[in-house]
Amino acid sequence: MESILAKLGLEASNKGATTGGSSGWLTTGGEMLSTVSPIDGELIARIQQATDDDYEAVVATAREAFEKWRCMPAPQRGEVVRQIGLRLREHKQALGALITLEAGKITAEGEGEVQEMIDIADFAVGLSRQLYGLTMHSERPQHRMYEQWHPLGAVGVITAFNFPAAVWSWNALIAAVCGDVVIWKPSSKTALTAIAIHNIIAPVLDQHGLRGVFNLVIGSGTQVGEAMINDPRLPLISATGSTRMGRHVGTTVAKRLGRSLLELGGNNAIIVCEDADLDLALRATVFGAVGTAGQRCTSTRRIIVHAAIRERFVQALTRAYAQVRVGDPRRNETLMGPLIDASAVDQMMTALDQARSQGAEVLFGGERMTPVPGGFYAAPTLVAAENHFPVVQTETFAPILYILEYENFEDALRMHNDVPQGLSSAIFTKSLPYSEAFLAATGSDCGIANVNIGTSGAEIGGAFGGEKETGGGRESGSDAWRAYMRRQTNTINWGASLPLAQGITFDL
Ligand code: UN1
Repeated sequence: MESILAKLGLEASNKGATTGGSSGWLTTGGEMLSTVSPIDGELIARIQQATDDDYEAVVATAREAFEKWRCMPAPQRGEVVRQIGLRLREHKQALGALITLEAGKITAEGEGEVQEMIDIADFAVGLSRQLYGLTMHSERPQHRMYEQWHPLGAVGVITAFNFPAAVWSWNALIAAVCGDVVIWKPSSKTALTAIAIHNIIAPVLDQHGLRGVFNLVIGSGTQVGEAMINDPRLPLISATGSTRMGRHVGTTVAKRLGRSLLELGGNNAIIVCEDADLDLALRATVFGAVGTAGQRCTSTRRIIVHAAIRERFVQALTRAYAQVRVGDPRRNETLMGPLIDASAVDQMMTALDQARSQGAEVLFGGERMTPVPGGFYAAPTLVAAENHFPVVQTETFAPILYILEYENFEDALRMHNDVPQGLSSAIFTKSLPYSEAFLAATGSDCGIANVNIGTSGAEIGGAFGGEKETGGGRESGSDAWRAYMRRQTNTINWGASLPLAQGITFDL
C-alpha cells in the first residue's frame, strides 16, 4: 500500500483543495476526513477538507483562469489534454491500484477505469479540432448565417464513488478542450483518487503555467456540494449519483436558471429471448450484475427471461454465481470485491428483507460474507421477483439480480420500460424482428440499448446517460461536448439594405 501511495504523491495526511499544479494546493484548515479501504476497513490516509474560504479561493482562481484559457486556441488546449493522457498512461497501474484500494474494484476493473480516462483524453484531443457549428442559408439576400460554440465558464463536476476517476475525465477533459475550467467535488468516499489524479497531471499544468483550469475541492455534500449548486458563478453543474441527490441538484440549479447535466440511477434490464445464445447471455449477465459488485449505474438489475428457457437459464446462472470468487480485489482470482462501506451492505440486506416480504424468493446468495476480516462483503444474489414489486422498481446499489419471466414479447418490452429509471438496456436474441423492435421508437426507452451485449461496460465514444429518473444528461462521447459550451447564432448582413425577416416592412 505504501508504495502505491508514494508513487501517486499521497501522504498520511493530504490537503483537500487545489487550483492545480504542484504548488496549487491550498492550506486548508477544514475537518479531517479519514479514508478507509472497503477491502479490510483499514485506514488508507487522511485528507484535510476544504473550508468555505478555500472554496471561495478556488472559484476566484478558476474564474480568473477562464479569462485566459478560453482565449487559447482549442487545438492548443487539446495539446494540454494530450499530455495529460500521456501522464495517465504512465500511472495506469498505480492509479488503478489506488482505485482498487479505495473503491474495492478488482484490479482489472481498476485499471480498466484508468484506460477509460486515457481513451477519453484521446477522444478530447481529436475533438479539440472538431468543435463544429452549422451554417444555414439565410432567407434574406446578402446575409450569412451560422452558429458557433463558445466556452461556457467554470463547470462544477460532482462525482460518485463508483467511478472515482473516469467520470471526472468524461467531464473535465471534454470541458477543458471546450475552453471551460473545472471545479471538481469528488465523493468523500473516494477522494484520495481525486488527489492522486491532480498529482499525476500537476507537471503538465506546471509546464504550461496553468493555475485554476483543473480544480479540486474536497468536502461534504452539505458544505461544498451546496455551495456549488447554489453558486451562480458556475453556469453548469454536472452531477453523477443517486436519483435522490440528482433531484435536489437539478431543482436547486434550475432555481437559479443554471444548467445541470445529470447522470443518475439506473434499473437496467436484459431481455433474454427464447432464441438467445444462452452462453453469451449468461456471461453478459454475470459481468453486468456481479461486476463492480453491482455498483455501476449500468449494472444489470433485472433479467426478463422467456418462460420456455427460464429454468435452464436460472440453473446456469446459479452455477455461474457459485463460481464467483468473492474476496480481496487485489488477488488475481477474485471476480467480486467488497461493497463500498458497511452501510451499502446494510442497504443490500434491507432490500432483500423487503423483497422477501413483497413476495420474492432468494434463489442464491443473500448473505453477508467475511473473506477478509473488517471488509464489507456480501454474496452475489439472485432473486425471483415480479416487476411491480416496489423493491424491483428501486435502484439498490448492490449485486442483487431480479429474475422476471415473460411469455410474449410485448409483455417483455412493457415490463422492461415499466420502471422509473431509463439508463441502460439490452436484448439477447438472434431474431431480427425482436432486436429491431427493441431498438424502435416503441422499444427500449433507455439512453443506451444494446443487442447481444450486456448493459454495462459502455465505450467512451458514445454519449452516455439516460432518460426518465436517470436525469436526461449525456456525457463522454458523440456530441456530448455541446453541453459544455454556449451556442451563438450569428447573422451577418454584407449588403447595403436592411431586409427584415419574415418579410416584415417597417419603413419610416
Ligand atoms: C457509472 O456507473 O456511472 O458503462 C458509469 C459502464 C462504464 C461507466 C459506468 N463505462 O459501465
